[in-house]
Amino acid sequence: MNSSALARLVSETGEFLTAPPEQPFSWKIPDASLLSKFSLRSIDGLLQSGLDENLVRIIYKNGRVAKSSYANRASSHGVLAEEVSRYLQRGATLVIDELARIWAPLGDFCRRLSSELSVPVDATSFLTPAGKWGLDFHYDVHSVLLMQTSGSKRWRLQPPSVKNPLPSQVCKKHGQQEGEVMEFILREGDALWIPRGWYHAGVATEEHSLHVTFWFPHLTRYWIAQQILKGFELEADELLPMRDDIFWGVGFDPSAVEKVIRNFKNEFADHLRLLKDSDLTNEIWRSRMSEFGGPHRKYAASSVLEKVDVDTQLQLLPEAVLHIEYEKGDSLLYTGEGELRFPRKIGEMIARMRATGAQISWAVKDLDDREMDAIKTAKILMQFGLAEIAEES
Ligand SMILES: O=C(O)CCC(=O)C(=O)O
Ligand SMILES: [Fe+2]
Repeated sequence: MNSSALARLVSETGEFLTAPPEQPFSWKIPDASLLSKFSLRSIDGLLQSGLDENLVRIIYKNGRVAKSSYANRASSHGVLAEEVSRYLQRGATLVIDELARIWAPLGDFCRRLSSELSVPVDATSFLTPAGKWGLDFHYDVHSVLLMQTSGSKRWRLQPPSVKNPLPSQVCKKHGQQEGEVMEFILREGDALWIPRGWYHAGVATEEHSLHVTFWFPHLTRYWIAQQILKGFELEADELLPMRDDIFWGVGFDPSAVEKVIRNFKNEFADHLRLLKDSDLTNEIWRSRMSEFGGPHRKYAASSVLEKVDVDTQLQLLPEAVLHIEYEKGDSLLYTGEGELRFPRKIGEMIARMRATGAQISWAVKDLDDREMDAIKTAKILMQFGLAEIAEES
């Protein structure tokens, strides 16, 4: 069975993975089962649970409402559901960020999606009352996939003024731009792809609008260049000259500056040649992991761990592993919160499952010839959210 998360959103998954579409377009979600679970009731449930105020934004009359006007001042956390509804009644848009962290079904889904795309994907929800505009025209620095979960919204899109913006090139000039406008209308079950840099703004139709936006960060060569530069901070002896002083006062002597720059370009080229591609690849992936902030994982409770014995059937969760390296008989699994060392065959099994999309289950005793070690390994895998007890089929 192929359990691809991306395939639940788009039908042309290959195209999305190799070359994300550069033009906006709209389609019907292939598998809307996730979407149908996210409703106004879910929003209400989240609000009633005293959501962390840092995850909630209220946009009213094109501006952001101060958190102090809807957060519980007595305790340090928690939005006041009644205050939020009061703003919604006045026509404000409610934005809930980091949805994957706080709404479990989406957490699982985003974890899979992140693993398939090898970039961290998170989601945000937007609720706008009937007839009201949401956020003013802006572009996002990540490409976004909007999934309409209830009601409908009419969208206006305009081509980028900054082509392929980098994460640091956030939108500064809001409001409608000059030039052509594309229009889309999203109803329940529809999706809209907005490539990074495209301006957009939406107005709810005669009914309210609730949508979930998935953020698709891009992997760029620019990002790789940044990682290489960061690598120059490493302790390696060959890189030490990069840390030497340039004499103070150099700025007053343009010819001296030019000379420093010329030397630097040569040194830089030499250093680049010194770096081993394989070391660089591993460094870069580790760095990507540390940006991740931790994927969403299912950690096993201690009551579940207690039940594990040699005959327990387990299933690996490949999506909890972001990167695998092999070292002789071991595999190093990078999880986003650190690396874990296991026998090589565990890494190979995860890699195989990832490549084929197959769900393989196996008995704890197959992990190691020594029963105690097999149980220990199984428990560590479960504790770190890398395996769970297989569902009986
Ligand atoms: O719904 C809105 O008004 C804004 C949503 C948005 O900008 C987005 O989903 O990227
Ligand atoms: Fe946006």
